[in-house]
Amino acid sequence: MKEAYIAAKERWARKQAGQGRGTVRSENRLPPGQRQVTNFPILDLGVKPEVSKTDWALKITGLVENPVTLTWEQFLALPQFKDVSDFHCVTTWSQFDMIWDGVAFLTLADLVKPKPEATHVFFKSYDGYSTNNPLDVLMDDDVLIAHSWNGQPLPPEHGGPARVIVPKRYAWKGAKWIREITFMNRDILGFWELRGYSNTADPWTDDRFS
Ligand SMILES: Nc1nc2c(c(=O)[nH]1)N[C@H]1C(S)=C(S)[C@@H](COP(=O)(O)O)O[C@H]1N2
Ligand SMILES: [Mo]
Repeated sequence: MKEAYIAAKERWARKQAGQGRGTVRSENRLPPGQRQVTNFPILDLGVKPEVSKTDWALKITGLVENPVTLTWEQFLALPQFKDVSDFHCVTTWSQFDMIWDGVAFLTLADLVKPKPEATHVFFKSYDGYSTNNPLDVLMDDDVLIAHSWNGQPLPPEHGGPARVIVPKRYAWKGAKWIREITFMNRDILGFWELRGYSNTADPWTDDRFS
């Protein structure tokens, strides 16, 4: 974990310095069973919570040395991070080169300091949605809590004020309207994971359902 963390932090620092890998990816960017789209479909539970920036708070808690509840201003005062990544939805659409601005997960982890026994992270949203990821999947240079998409504030229907982006997983692993992040010493299943979706959710192995 330690070496992987340092390597991810180095990649993140190169991106911060503008020297990170550009947007040219491998020739074959489309995972198996996916098709490329240029629109941005909306998927939710039929609820679009209205969260104003004044009411918004992000609680980061659980097995951490320094639990915090961030206001919108405090969230924006953290080091800001821009990244470009591809987005893969399990319903078979992918959109390439999504531009995200926000706060890197690595930055949030540095802030709260996960305890050594933390192995998994549970995400809760303002619409009642939840999802889960192993900590090592999140400690990567492309994972962030995004407040902007393609240079504009994240629209409410896409999870604004802020959403989680985990580019190496199907999109349901990224919670829109993020409200709470809990570090844990075990894995608990989120909304779709409890309803037959794969817990690992790796687009490159067509790993959709459990
Ligand atoms: N809070 C919340 N987050 C969520 C969802 C949701 O219903 N509620 N749907 C997930 C699913 S299944 C997908 S594919 C993406 C869709 O994001 P989009 O609506 O911006 O395309 O958000 C994910 N995050
Ligand atoms: Mo999805």
